Amino acid sequence: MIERIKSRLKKRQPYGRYQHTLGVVKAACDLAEHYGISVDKARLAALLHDYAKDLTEHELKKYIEVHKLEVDQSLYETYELLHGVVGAHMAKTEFGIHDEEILQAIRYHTTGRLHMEPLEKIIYLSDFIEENRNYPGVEALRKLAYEDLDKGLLQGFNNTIRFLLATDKVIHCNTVKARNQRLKDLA
Ligand code: DGI
Ligand code: FE
Ligand code: FE
Ligand code: FE
Repeated sequence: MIERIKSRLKKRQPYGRYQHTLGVVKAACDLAEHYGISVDKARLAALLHDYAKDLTEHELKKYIEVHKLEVDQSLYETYELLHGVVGAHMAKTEFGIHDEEILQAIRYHTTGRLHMEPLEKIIYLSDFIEENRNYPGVEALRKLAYEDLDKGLLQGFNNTIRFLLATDKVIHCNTVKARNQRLKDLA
C-alpha cells in the first residue's frame, strides 16, 4: 500500500512537493510516536495530505461538483482550501482508505477545525515543521511541537492568520474557530 501510494505520488507531484510530502511523513511519524498515537495512520495521512495539491482550481472545482462533495461557500471560493477535501475523497476512492480519522486529517489539514483529533493536530503541525520548511521561527515551533502539541498548534494557527492578514486573504471560519479553541483548551 505505502509503496503503491509513493509511486503514484512520484508521478503526480513535482520533485519539491514530493520532498515536502516525505518530510511531512517523517515529522508526522515522529510526533505520533512521541504522543503515543498510531504511527501507521500518521504515515498514511501524511503521505496523502497534499495528494490533490497539484490540480488546478478548475479541476478541483469540477471534481467537487462531479462527486457532489460537501463544501461550504467560502471554502469553495478559496483555491488554497480545496485540495484537502478533494485529497480525502481520492484517498478513499483511489486507495480504499476508509479510516475516518485519516480522512479527516487530510480533509482539514489546511484550516484545522473545532474538536480536532490528535492525528489531525499532528498532520496540521507536521506540514509546518517538516525538515524542508525554512522560515523565521521554524526551529522554535519544532521544539514547541514536541513539548506541547496544543501550544505548537496555537503557534501554527497564529502564524497562518498573521500571514493571511499580511497578504489580504480571506480567513476561513474553521481557521478562526480552531485557533480560538486552542486558546480555551490552554487556559
Ligand atoms: O499544501 P501546503 O502548501 O503544504 O500547506 P497547507 O495546505 O497547510 O496550506 C496551503 C495554503 O493555504 C497556505 O498558503 C495557507 C493557506 N491557508 C490556510 N488557511 C487559510 C488559507 N488561505 C485562506 N485564504 N484562508 C484560510 O483560512
Ligand atoms: Fe496542503
Ligand atoms: Fe498546513
Ligand atoms: Fe503540505
